[in-house]
Amino acid sequence: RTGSPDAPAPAPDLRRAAARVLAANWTGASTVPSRTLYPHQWSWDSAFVAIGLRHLSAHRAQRELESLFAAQWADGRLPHIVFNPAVPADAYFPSPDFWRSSRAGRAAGAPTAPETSGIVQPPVHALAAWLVHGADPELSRRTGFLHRAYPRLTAWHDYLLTRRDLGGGGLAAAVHPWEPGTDNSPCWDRALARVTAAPPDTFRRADLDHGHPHDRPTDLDYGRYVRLAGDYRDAGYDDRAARPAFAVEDPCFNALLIAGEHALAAAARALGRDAAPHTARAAALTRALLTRLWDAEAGLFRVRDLGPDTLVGERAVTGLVPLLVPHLPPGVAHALRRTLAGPAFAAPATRLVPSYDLTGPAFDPQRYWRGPAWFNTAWLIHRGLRAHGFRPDADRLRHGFLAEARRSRFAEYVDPVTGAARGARHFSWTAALALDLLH
Ligand code: 9YW
Repeated sequence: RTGSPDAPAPAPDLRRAAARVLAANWTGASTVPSRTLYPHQWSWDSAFVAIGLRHLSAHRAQRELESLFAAQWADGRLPHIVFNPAVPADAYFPSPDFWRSSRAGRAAGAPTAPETSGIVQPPVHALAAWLVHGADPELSRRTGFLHRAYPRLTAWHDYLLTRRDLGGGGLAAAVHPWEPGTDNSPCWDRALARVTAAPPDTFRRADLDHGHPHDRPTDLDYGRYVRLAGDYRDAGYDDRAARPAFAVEDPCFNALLIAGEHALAAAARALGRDAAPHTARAAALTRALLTRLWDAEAGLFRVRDLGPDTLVGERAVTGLVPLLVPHLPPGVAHALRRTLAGPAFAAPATRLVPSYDLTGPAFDPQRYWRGPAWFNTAWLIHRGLRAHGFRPDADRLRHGFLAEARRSRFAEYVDPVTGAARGARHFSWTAALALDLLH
């Protein structure tokens, strides 16, 4: 490691470098997460990117979100990938001819164009839209941005709260490990063990053309991802007909839905509409999150596996992200803060938050969501620490974020213990969220 861990990153340089990453990854209408590994538009990546982009150009940040909204399905879902037809089909797997959204998703309301995936990602979009509006409210009024975004976002949340309440307890369920955005987290191991993997010779992993096999999910994981996505597609992406072999309630996903409902309440007020339905939903979701996923003894939220309908024993960063939920009982916020500072999640060298329990049996410092520290979850937790008044903790995390983002050349993720950069470099959300923390 070079440099003093406490030296703040020189802001103007870092800002310029982050802006260059976002310029290089901009396609004209949206931003790819990474030119090499992820050459299309990803749903929650775009929301994080818009949050950073608003500091460079509120107009471009609006476009980022609106290109995603243009691919929304009639049932309200925002797809996790919007495919760029100009990119060769073999650049990313699963490609459009696997998902076949315009045909297989017709009954669920997939658009005829563009082609998209049929699953979703965490709902960061309402929060992003509200922040983008706030960056230049006058521009937003002139372009009608918030006015157009509001019904889109309401339909998106309606989809999650009705079609995806598979557990019947008032939370949204994920039906694929790609949906919570944390693909190979140990939290999914038990539920995935019930899934028969698609044979490895039935698909080709494009990710290994660009990513190191040790940094990426295993072939067995991929076989299971392919099976689950294929089964969902074959059920027409119809949540009433599909009998998903994998269904989980994820704390981070649902916390973002709550934050999103608070953002929609603010948006409704700005548009002269009734905010009460959103505040009521946020309150009901918060109650459900606490009742269904809070583990007081462990001091963090757990994933609920809807197969056996029990909580999963693994401790992961998803269980800490709900710190961003407003109006948490003070005891819960304090317990989350203590867990963050404790042996399972404190990584003094990087000051970032590992994706999985440092002391847990499945910890692997380099394999994707099984240990590495990610910048988007750090940003979300930073927001939570600030909202709950834990200022010194928030500042420490912010300094760690900026130092590691700079040192790693905006890596996709880093080893939480050594800070070694992993995955893609010049990764869009790392650059975008660094920009946000510099403002
Ligand atoms: C995939 C694009 C996505 C992120 C996810 C991350 C990974 C793999 O990359 O997913 O093929 O979709 O886990 O959170 O949105 O950056």
